[in-house]
Amino acid sequence: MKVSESFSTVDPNIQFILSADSEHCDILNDLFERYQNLIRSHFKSLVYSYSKKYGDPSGHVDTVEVTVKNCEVVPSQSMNESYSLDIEEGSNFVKLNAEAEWGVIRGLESFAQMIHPINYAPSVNTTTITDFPRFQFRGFLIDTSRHYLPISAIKAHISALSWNKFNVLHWHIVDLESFPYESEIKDIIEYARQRGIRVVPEFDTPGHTSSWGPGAGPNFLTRCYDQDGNPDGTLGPINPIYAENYLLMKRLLTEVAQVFEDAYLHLGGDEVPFGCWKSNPDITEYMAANNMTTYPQLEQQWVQGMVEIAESLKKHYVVWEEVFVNGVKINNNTVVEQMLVDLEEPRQLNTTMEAVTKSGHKALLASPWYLNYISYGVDWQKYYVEEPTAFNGTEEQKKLVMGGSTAMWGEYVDGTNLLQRTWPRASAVAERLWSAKEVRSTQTALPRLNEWRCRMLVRGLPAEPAIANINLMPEYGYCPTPYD
Ligand code: CP6
Repeated sequence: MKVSESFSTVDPNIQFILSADSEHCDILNDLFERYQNLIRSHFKSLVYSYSKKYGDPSGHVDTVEVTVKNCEVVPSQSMNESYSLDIEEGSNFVKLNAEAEWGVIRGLESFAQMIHPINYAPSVNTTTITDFPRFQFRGFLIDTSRHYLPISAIKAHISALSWNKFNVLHWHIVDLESFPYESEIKDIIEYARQRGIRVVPEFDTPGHTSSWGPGAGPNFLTRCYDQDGNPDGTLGPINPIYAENYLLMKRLLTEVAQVFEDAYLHLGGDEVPFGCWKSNPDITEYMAANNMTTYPQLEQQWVQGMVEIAESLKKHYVVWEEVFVNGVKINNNTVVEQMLVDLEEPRQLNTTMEAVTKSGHKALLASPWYLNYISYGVDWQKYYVEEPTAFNGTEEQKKLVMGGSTAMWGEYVDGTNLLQRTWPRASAVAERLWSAKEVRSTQTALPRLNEWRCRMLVRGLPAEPAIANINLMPEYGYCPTPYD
């Protein structure tokens, strides 16, 4: 990025047009309309108390001319999000060039964020930008199983993901508490597509599945036994010894694969409790008959079945770290998502990333970015300085790091606090996953984060304060909120 002191004022009725040699991608009309409104909201509420004072503007910008080379239509692991933005001195035209429509989304967002008050008028500095993401997978996990998340909150969240240049919604859709898989999902996927966000659904098995039980039939979940060898009335993980359970999963995932068009499925596989399997005499008999001596072997048989289903559906797949840690044999193209929280052994997660990539698997970093942990005090710096490639390994290994996912696990989160608890904390992760590795000073990030939180508020997102009090940033001034 090159920024100079000269600047232009910005017209409140700024127009977005496609150049003569641009492709016309289907999402662009709605995108332009949204950004006209967003920019207008910035005009109404820009924080003039921190207005800079320079000389006279060199021009007045009233048009953004967009050129897109190629419409990709559906966001994917190989989606091209690069763009260049050119704000020339004295010109009323801003030029935005992108390889695909995703770069237009990212570029318009950058442009909207660059508008700031100079001499009390909304303005942009003369600037040229060439931009692209460092990591191709920049995810956010939402959890709709523990508490209901209203569609309006999910959509507001997806909008915010897009503003923050995330590109994957990892939807932990079902778990042991509930199974809220319904057809209005299509509407959410389309909403996300228009914002350059993929939706990767997780159907976590064989653990975390109690909610499936009554609907899935009498032999689906494992019956647990007491010490005297009698059924104790409780149910455990999915019972992996019955062929019909694999068939049920095949029918379900076949439908899921059509509903969610993304090339990836998340197959879960975390926290499988072995106690219930151990207690069940049918499972003991089955293992003996099949020469199995350990429970990870049984887990492997199940995961293998899920992987085969995913492959038959021509899907790529992600599994949680524990599948790997338990020694379950998985194909080389399986993506392993790091997940274990290391309270006892600090930085265990670096070892995991090292081991996963050493075995040739692609890796995603997750647990250092669990936003469901909250505390009294500022925690974004901790997320900001986290580095997905900070482990011992070769260049080849580092290349296997696809990026990462931040998460808001849902045990204490519903429609009342999803957005407030997430933003702007997740913005720190967003910048880590997009920007160059060297961009890691919390000191220079602080004013930007503070300003960005205020901008998100102005756009209607109830983002919580980023700093303890205004005296820490007196030059910025007061950020008016809709809650004042
Ligand atoms: N649900 C599922 C969860 C968690 C996991 N899997 C979880 C556990 C501890 C923390 C965060 C999330 N709630 N299905 C583990 C990935 Cl701190």
